[in-house]
Amino acid sequence: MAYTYDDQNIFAKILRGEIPNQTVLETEHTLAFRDIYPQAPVHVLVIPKGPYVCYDHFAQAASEAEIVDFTRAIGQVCAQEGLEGPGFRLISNAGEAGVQEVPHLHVHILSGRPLGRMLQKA
Ligand code: DGP
Repeated sequence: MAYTYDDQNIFAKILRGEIPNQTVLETEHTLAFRDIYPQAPVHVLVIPKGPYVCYDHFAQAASEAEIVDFTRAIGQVCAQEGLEGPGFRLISNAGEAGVQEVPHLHVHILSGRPLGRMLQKA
């Protein structure tokens, strides 16, 4: 499947500076900022600056520099937020089954409370 990127999504607007955000980290290819509706005391979203819809799109189409930068940025945010001790969860929703709301790849970093089991029965 070929993904089509919608540049009117809310994270594209954040990347263009049209909507404010609470930045945690910015690197050459990546932006990390606090989720506007935090579901845990720590809830950071990490997004690539490039036009990727979801994780598999990014993993297939992004350059090695972008992939390394994005992966390292996730590590840096975890370190900055002091998550190595307490632990954390990474989530990246994709498409309809994943209930993805914003069609620009984002990895949620969640921590600061016990997060329960990974999935709940529908
Ligand atoms: P998902 O369901 O995985 O697509 O998660 C989208 C997340 O994006 C959700 O946790 C709320 C967050 N979000 C939506 N709009 C904004 C916004 O304008 N600013 C910020 N910081 N987060 C947003």
